[in-house]
Amino acid sequence: LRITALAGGIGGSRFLRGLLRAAPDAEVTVIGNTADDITLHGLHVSPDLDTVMYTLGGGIEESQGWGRAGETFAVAEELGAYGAEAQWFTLGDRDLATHLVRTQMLAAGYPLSAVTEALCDRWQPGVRLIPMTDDRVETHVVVAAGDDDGAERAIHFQEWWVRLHAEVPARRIVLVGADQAKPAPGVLDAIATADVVLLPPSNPVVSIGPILAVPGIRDAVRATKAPKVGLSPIIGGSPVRGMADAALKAIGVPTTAAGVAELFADLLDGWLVDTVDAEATATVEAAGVRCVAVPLWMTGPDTTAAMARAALDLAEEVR
Ligand code: GDP
Ligand code: FO1
Ligand code: CA
Repeated sequence: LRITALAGGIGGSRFLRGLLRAAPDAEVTVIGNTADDITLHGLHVSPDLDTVMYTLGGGIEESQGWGRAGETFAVAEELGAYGAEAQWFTLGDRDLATHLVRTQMLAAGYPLSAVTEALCDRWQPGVRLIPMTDDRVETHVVVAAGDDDGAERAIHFQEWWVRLHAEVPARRIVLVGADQAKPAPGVLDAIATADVVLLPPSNPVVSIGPILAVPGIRDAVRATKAPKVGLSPIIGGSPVRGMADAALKAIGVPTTAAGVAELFADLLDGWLVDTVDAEATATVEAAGVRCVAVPLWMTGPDTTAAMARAALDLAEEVR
């Protein structure tokens, strides 16, 4: 079974771990979000790719959901002593090695997809991880400039989320570079030749959104013969964790399981909502998407594998 999944960071990678448990013989390709990427201290940091790589490769700090287990912060302390920016974003010592290798390979001329493959040689995540694009795409968030004359400014997504905790209302979300980006090698083929395409419970606006915004990817998902099934990242009107509620508000979509389904209704065949959202199934089905309610809390390996199994069952049903 060839499965292709579009994934962000924590939600995506935890789901993928369950998927590999539910379907150990499947050949899984993951198209990763790179619009969270940021250059810090001259280094190219790819949080979502690294979260997938570390989670599936056994190197993740479980309690946090991102970064390396057993991390130390000697370099961050030294950077702080120099007053080096950006101190609101902390890079651990172990994690830094990843960014050093990535940056060095990029500088040597390798595309991000080749760099990611090289990094995965070490971590053996059990999936083929491909960045959505080798081109630079960055999610920026437009906020009020705060100088009383109604002016606004765009800041990097990481600054809005990590520094400002998404407490400053997002007026708009801009995917800088997305219209000029090309899908990375292998992306369109992985979608076209898949037996099943999955949308894990990742952030619909800043994880799945940027992947689908790379010209060609959304059309490829719509066009593939494979059944397309997604899982709601929203449970009972809550984003579970993260800032999906604030991001959805910025694009005018309600923070509900049905609201997110509508965002992807043009490409979905099936959608799973949590059992607390069972009444949303009728709304989703009215939009032409088969919808089933099952438990969607990723509380542990067994519950997450059961979610993945439910997604694959739904894919069979709608095939
Ligand atoms: P990020 O890049 O680290 O923010 O991770 P993703 O974009 O892959 O996923 C983040 C989203 O996952 C959050 O906005 C939540 O809506 C969703 N999420 C997190 N934990 C759970 C869970 O246990 N169940 C479901 N259904 N969604 C979850
Ligand atoms: N999130 C934080 O809240 N604070 C940090 O200092 C931070 C550092 C960091 C370093 C590497 C990495 O891969 C992720 C890191 N994150 C940090 C998480 C992360 O940037 C965001 O949660 C995601 O990008 C949102 O998807
Ligand atoms: Ca992310």
